[in-house]
This record gives sequence, structure tokens and C-alpha cells, in this order.
Amino acid sequence: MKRLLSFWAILLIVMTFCGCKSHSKLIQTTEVTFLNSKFGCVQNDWKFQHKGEWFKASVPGNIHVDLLNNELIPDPFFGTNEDSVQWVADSVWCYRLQFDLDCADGMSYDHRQLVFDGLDTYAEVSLNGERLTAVDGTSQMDNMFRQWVFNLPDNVKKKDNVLEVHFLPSVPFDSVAASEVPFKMPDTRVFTRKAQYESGWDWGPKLNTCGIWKNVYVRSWNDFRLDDIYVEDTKPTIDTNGTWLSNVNVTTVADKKRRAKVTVEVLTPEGGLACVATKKVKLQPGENQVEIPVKIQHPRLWWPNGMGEQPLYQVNVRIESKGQIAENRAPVMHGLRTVELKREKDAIGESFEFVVNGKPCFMRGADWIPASSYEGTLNTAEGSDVYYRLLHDAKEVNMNMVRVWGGGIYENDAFYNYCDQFGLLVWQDFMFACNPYPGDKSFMQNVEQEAIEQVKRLRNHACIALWCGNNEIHNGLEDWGWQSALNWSDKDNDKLYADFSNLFEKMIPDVLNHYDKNVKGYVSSSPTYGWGHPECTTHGCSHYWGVWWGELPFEIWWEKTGRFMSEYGFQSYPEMATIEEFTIPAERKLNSPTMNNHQKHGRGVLIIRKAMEDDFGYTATDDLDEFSYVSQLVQAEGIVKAVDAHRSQHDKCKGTLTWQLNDCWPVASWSSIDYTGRWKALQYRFREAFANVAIAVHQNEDNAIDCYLINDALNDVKGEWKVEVMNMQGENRQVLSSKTVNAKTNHSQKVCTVKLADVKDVAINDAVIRIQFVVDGKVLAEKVTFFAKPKSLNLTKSDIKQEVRFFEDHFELKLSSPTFQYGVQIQETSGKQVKYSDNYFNLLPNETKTIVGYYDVDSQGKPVIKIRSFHKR
Ligand code: BMA
Repeated sequence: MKRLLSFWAILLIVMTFCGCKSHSKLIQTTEVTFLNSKFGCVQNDWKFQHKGEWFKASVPGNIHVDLLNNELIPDPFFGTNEDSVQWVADSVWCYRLQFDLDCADGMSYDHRQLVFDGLDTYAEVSLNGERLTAVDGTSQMDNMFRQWVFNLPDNVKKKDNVLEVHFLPSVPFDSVAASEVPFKMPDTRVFTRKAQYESGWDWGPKLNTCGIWKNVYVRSWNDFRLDDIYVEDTKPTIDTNGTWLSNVNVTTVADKKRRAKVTVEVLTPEGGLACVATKKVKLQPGENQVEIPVKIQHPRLWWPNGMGEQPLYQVNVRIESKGQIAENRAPVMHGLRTVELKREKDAIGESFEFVVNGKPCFMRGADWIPASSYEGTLNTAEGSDVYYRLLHDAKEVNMNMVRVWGGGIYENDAFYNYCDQFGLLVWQDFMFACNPYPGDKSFMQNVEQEAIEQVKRLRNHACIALWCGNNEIHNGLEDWGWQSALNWSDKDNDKLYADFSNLFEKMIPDVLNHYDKNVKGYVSSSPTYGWGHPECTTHGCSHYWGVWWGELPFEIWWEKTGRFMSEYGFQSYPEMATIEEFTIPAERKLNSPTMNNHQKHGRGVLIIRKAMEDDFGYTATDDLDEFSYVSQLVQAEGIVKAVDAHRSQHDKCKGTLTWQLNDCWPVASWSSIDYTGRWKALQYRFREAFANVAIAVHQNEDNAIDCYLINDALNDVKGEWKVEVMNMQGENRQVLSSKTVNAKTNHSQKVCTVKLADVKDVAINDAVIRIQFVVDGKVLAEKVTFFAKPKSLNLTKSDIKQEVRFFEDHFELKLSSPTFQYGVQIQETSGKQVKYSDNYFNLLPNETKTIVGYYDVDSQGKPVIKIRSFHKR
């Protein structure tokens, strides 16, 4: 016996020090056989049925992608095809897979479960002709955001099992449910738990789809299995010489009583051993919770982007019993940080401020919508690349927060993994948006299960900073006039408010209190007050839509700055290269049927045209290329003005999230990155506007320019401040301010005010103001600004000198001009994707700017480059 014990001890030591997970003498109790492609499984021959014939299907995926891949529908993103594919949503769709059970697990397991990580949405599952009922008793699946688990029946065969999933259209379910409530709901989509934007949005197509949109697998096990790991930080410390305490809560399922040993191993971010802890337990039949305390000495803290590193500890769990073992397949990566949301009554109203590791943290970022209307395709390796690209783009321009908006999906694991790695905090909405939701028992039960599953899935991620009940539902109930438009009685109204309260003020917070102890922040709805209320600038989080929806000028941002801006935005058109991908040449006109179809906001064109005229003196012509270019300049100018207003008023405002980072298809929208991945002008300009140390300007009531220096970094930064004015030809240069300034941490200061009266021999429309903050001889922050709007500036046409050198995968472009050039755009016109070091920038007179452009070497030929800048016609 003694000898046996020492064998196990040595084995454990070897395993621990190797950090390795091979346990040759121990038999794994669990096997997972994927029935889809993500993990290169042998079993991936899904088919779907159309008009009696079977066609190849992709899983994960959806019906629109499958029809498209089989050339059974035209590309819904092209032209006006969206209209012609609406019939897809009205049909019943059947998916089928023939699979062998012995491909991976043999036939030697006592327990086998079929697991769908996601079915969109009303679905019936059958195996070998027999309808299956999920383990919770559901026979018709009805929630896209839940996992569905089925015990495999005894008749499961070694070979040639036939698995079928029938998807039923959602609209008839919505209609029946709507007829059962005693009042009219603004929209019936709310009755189905599926991504709400699938029913069409003001930036998204109506593609009400269906399909197996996540992994599907057979989970086989004997005796016991590991079900869940939750790292609960019980006594976090921000003292890096201290000890961080967590409980690793392990959920395990056993089929009978047995003794077991549970081992938790925590690896440091470098892969060394941080700690090992074990516990002997007696497992009972069914679900068991085992709590194992772990101690991490000298914790390395996880910080948001710009404040420090993002070290991630790896947590592994092993359950052993009688020579058998169950362990986690994917490691749990856990960052050590504390995060809280401070909401305190103060002299202004009520604050809204994130504090990370005890340090106040100003949030800079954007709202996130699904990265494709075909959500299922994001669950593949290519999907993961899309997440990487977009989130890396966010990090690259100095964002530190993204808000997962409530009309889309709870994002896929890859999304949160990248946010952990890139230091992007996540404001996570629950998936409810812009309409009241039902409050009946079965809806509530369904949603409660959804909330539990999603909270459990996401709670180990360091990036999760805030949970939010929904998008704009309270705002809607208060302000959008449903009561009179839909003839609600007082009783109806009270019921809808009560339903709101039960769901968002009781049920969801209860789930969070129970399942996520690491994140303490919760708000029931964003915004706290709608933009028509005075409190939107004094209390909580704010969606300020007076600009755009209210058609107010950009100058209003300053006075409408709230305590935390969780939404505000302005639309632009994607670059012509993107437009060309979804149009035929004849349709490349602003109001062509295709372009109208790809502009989902009723007044979109009018609002953009108005701002173009008011700020840029530009009247749109038939030239769509030019329209798209100017629309991007207008968007960048307007949104940077908002960021400047929010960051300058740092004492009052603690965050700025712009609507919206990305697109789900190629469209005119508020995004800063278009669907194909091309950066709009705004995305380039975010880099300076969101920098840790940034310069912001505000033109005050006297038309003088207040210049602010902002520092969000953890330390003070001392440097040389200089404000210089020149004319458009670079003449009559004069320094208006020059001094040493200490940019205090977490602070914004007004360093100087620039008045036209102080400027000699440069006319108002000719003045270019350059502000710089130089540290150790390096320009840390720079801003170019004007006394006048672009429409009044003397921006005359003159040539830009270009020198270009091509290398294997990039080119270097040197640009210079004898006169000032506004909004210089480098355009690639042969359809290549180019990643530029900068674009849509201002070029100062007689200064050379070097741009590097990286492109895909696989694409044919060298890039074809076109350069232009904005000037008067
Ligand atoms: C916000 C969002 C979306 C909408 C956007 C632009 O309020 O919550 O519902 O797409 O405005 O209108």
C-alpha cells in the first residue's frame, strides 16, 4: 500500500512540475466527440433539406449561409437581395447528420449525452426517428441563448445513427404569443429568445435565420465527470507583495457514491506553478459542489489596456478516483483584478465610475454589435480571426472598453478570450433591447435559465466589468410614446413596468448575486435617463442622441456631456472599395435601390447631407465615392468633438463609448470599422483621441479655443507644451503658448486658451493651430485645430507630392505639400485590403509624412493608390 502511495505521489509531483496533463496510468472518464467541424471532427457530414433534396450544410452555421453556399439563394448582402430571401424565414428547415458512435469513444460508456451549445431557435431534435426530450423536459427548444442537453436513448447504434433537427419559423410563435397578452406590444419579436437584430435594425438587414449556430457533440462518461469550474475571488488584494485568495468551485457529476480527490493547479502567466491544492471528497450521486481554496502569492494584477499588463493565470482541475480521472479540457484563464462601479450621489447628481484595482479608470471605447449577420460563422476558426481583428483594432486605437449591446448575442468564447488578452473591459448587456418583454411564468423561467448559463460561462473572465439588464427599455417605457400609440390603459402600463421590474430589477440581479461574486456592478438598463431628460447629463449612464436623431449640431456635445456616455454616434458611408463589393456599377448612386437598401435609417441620407453642408459647406452630387469620403470626414470631426468634450470634463464624466465599433454586413452606419474590416476615418482618429495622454479642444462662447491636456495613465507625465499658429502656406508662424506642464494622473486640465485676437497676420479662415505635448524630445500628443469650421477654411486645391516604394508585403508612401491639406485619404482602388499606419489625416505645409501600408501578398499585383484631400470645389 505504502509503495502504491509513493507511486501516486511521484506521479503527482512529475505532473505538477511538468505542468503536463498526460496521466498515462489513469483512465479518462469522459470523452467528447464533436459532431461539427470546429475541432476537425471526423463526423461532419451535415446536410439540410430543400425541396425534397439534401444539400451540404455547415455546422456551426445557419440556413442563409447554407442556401448561399449551395447557390440556392442569391447573396443577401448584395444589391437588394435581402428582399428576395425573406421567404427563408417562413419555411421549416431540416438538418440531418448520419454518424457513428464508435468513431472516438467506442461503445464503452455508461452515460451519453447529446449536447447542442446553441440552436436558433424553435427546434425539434430526433435520433433514429425518435423525438428526443431534453434533460430539463423540453421537447421543443425555444431559446437560442441556452445549451440543450439530451440523454442518448438506448437505441443509439454503433454505426449509422441519424440525427435530425427541424427548425420551425419563429414568426407564427410570436403571433400566437402576442394574441395572448391583453395589450399590444410595440414589436412581437420580443416573444422569441433569439438575437433581436435578426428582425432588422437601423444598421442591419432583416435575416430572420435558423440553424445549429454553435458546437454539437456527444459527451460520454463513466462514473463521474467534471462539469464546471468557477474561480471566485474571495479575498483579492491589490498589494503585489500580498496573497490573493480565491475559491475554485468545482462542479462534478457522479453516478454513485464514491471517494475522490480533487486537485487544483494554478499556473503563473509564465507557465510556472503558482500553487496546488487538493481536497478529498465523498461524491454523492448527481451534482456535487467542491470548494477548494487557493492562495496566489505576489499576485500579478490584470489591468485594462493602457494601465498595465494583462497577465493571465491558468487554472486546471483534476478529479481522481480509483485510477480514473476527469479534468478540464480547455484551461480556465483567470486575470487577477478587482472591478467596481461607483455610483455616488454628489453635487452634480449621481456618478458612474469604474474603479479597477482600486484606481479610478476612465473608460474609452465603443459599442459592439454582432460581427456578422450569420452568427454561426463566428464560431469557426475564421470567425475567431474576425474577433481577433476587430478587438485588436480596438486595442490599437487605445480603447479600454467595449459594450456588448443587448440586441445581438452573448458573444462567443473567443471574443472574451481576446478581451482578456487585450485589456478590453466588457460592459455586458443581457440580450434584451428597445422594447418591453413579456413577464409570464414560462418566459421568465426560460430567461432565468439563459441568464444562469451565460453568467456561468462568462464569470471567470477578467474582462467582464459590468452586467447590464438591457438596452433602452426603461428609456422606451418612459419616453417613446408607446402608451398613447398603442392605447395602453393605466393597468397595462403598470403591468409592463412591473414585468420590467421583475425581470431586470429582481430576477437577473438575483442570478448575478448567486452566480457571479467577482463582478459587483449591475445596472438594470442603459441609459439611466433618456436624452430628453435633464438628468441625462447629471445622473448615471447616458445615450446622447440629440446629435443624429435630434439633428442638433456637434457643438452640443459639450453641454450634453453626462456622467458616463454609453452611446452617441454619427453615421458615415463605407469606403467605395467596400461599396463596390455589394453593388453593380449602375447602382453606385446615393439613392439607388441598392444604396437605399444599405441605408437602414429612414432619415440617414438627409441627416448626413445636412451636417456636410453645415460643417463642410459640401453639397452632395451624384459622386458616391466623394459622398462616402466626405461622410467619413464629417463623422470623424463630429465624434472626435464628442470624445474631446467628454474627456476634457473629466471631473464630471468618467467614460465615453461611441456607437458603434463594427458592422454585421456592408452598410451605411455609425461604425468606425466597416464590415470588410476597412477602417473609416474615425477609427484612425480614435488613436489620438483615445490615447492615454491626449490633447482636447473646445471652442468656447467667445470663439476662443480652450486647450486641455488629459492623462489617464497611472503616473503623472511631465512635458513641454507648445501651441503654434501658422497660415495655410505655413507662413507667419507664431508660438502662442509654451511652458512645462505636469499632466496629472487621472486628470484633465485646461492648459491655455487660444484667442484669435492674439494671432498676428493670419486671418481666421487661414489659421492652422498645432498643439503639442513633448516628453523627452518625443511628441506624445498632438492636435491640429482651427478657429473656423472646415466649410470656412481656405482649403484650396493644390498638389500633394508623392513618393512611393513597394516592398514584399507593404509600401512606404511619403507625402508633402506646400499648403495645408485637410483629411488626406489614401485609397486603394484595385480592391485590395490595405492596413495603413495612418489615413484621413491633416498634412501640414512643407512637412513630409510617411505612411506604411500593409497588404495581402496573395492578392494579384501591386496596390493601386489614389490620394485626395478635402478642398472647396
Ligand atoms: C442606439 C442603439 C441601437 C440603434 C442606435 C442607432 O440607441 O441602442 O438601438 O441602432 O441607437 O440608432
